[in-house]
Amino acid sequence: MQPDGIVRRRTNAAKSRAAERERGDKIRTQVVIVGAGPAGLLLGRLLENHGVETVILERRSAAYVLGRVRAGVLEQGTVELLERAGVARRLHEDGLVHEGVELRFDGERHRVDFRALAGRTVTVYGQTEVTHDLMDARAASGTATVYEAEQVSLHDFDGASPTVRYVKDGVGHEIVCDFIAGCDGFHGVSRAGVPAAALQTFERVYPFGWLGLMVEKPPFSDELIYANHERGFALCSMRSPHRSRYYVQVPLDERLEDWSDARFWDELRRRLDGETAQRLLTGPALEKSIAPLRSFVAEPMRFGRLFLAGDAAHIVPPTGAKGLNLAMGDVGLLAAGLAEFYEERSEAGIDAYSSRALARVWAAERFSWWMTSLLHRLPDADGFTRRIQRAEFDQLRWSQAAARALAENYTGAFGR
Ligand code: RFL
Ligand code: PHB
Repeated sequence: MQPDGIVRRRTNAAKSRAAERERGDKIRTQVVIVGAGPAGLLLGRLLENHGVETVILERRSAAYVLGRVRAGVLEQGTVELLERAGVARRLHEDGLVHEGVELRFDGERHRVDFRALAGRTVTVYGQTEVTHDLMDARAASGTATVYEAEQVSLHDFDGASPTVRYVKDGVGHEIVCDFIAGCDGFHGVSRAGVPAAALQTFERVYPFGWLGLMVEKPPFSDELIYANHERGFALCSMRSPHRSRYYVQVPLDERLEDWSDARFWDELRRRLDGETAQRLLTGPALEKSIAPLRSFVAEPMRFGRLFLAGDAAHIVPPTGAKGLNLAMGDVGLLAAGLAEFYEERSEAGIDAYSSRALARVWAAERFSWWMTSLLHRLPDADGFTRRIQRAEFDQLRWSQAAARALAENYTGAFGR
């Protein structure tokens, strides 16, 4: 029995599809999912719970996918979705529930209390762990995932019978399906395969990036700290009671090899006040990387029988901690729409997918852009921008309405 009460049974059709696959004939499945990131894996799991057959095609190895260090903050809605998918046991054991966040402006501090202002919390649990849990669940159910699938290409998704071709170990394969879910991230093939005339894109590229460092040391604060300092933005985050994640804003042309661990710690200390800087526990970097900041949306998120979900359709700058949450939200909607199609023969859910998802996407885009503008050092010849940032920070202190808006957006209350 699945957590949502659905008994999983292999239908006769599914059995014969599995037999066909074993004979090496042309494969048929219901939904091909391109990409085994969090969006693709969660979609596979949610569909499996509704008895919908999927094949996931992933360009990289499972080890490579698990080696990527990315997001760390889950909205309450994301946690609920993972619960519904039946993959939240470890998340509840190890995840850290956070009831607020601290903002700083030139050393002055203000705590935003999520529970008091929005009645919600967030959970700190790394994307790597979410991916791990989803991969384990998929492996346990024996559902097909092809890692190191090369040259994935999508065909005929404007008709009733799309096909997906790929090469594995030098051998070409073709899968015929009902639907394709493009969950292959910003640089994937799904969005790139849509005719340019059918797609409208919106983009802002920020003139800076984030240099991130992971360290096996306890965080010095129980909550995340977002700091606007005149030297640039800094973020103190964590993955567990023993592992911390820190970021500093750097120019876009900065080279990773120019940043020794010592230089990173020195820069971070300068952006925190004296007392905090003394409490910072430093150590050798487990991982260090530079990520550019970008806002991007492609509209619509459906083309015939191809759906885009997650980073394949949109990117947010990480300041609002929304990237992973948006990806999860997309596939929650898409899974419900596809389940409705198979169980009730209704296209209402899949027809509404793009507009419903885009409403949430734009709410998150606005919030992430706003947090980024509030907290980073921006080009500012006469100091006007910095004074506006200061006034905005002050408003969060004197206006409960302003603080509540931040709390609602950060915890993902929008549109729910
Ligand atoms: P993912 O995680 O990029 O997964 C897409 C998967 O598709 C595979 N793929 C292909 N597979 C088959 N054929 C192809 N041609 C393929 N092309 C690509 C890829 O190998 C990959 O496994 O997208 P998804 O599932 O939509 O999940 C989205 C999240 O990963 C993303 O929004 C966040 O991690 C964004 N993000 C961050 N978000 C935060 O909220 N906080 C962060 O601190 C944070 N840090 C980050 C990030 C994204 C980063 N990227 C994408 C460069 C740091 C980085 C470096
Ligand atoms: C992280 O822990 O990696 C993290 C947390 C909050 C953000 C971005 C990244 O806004």
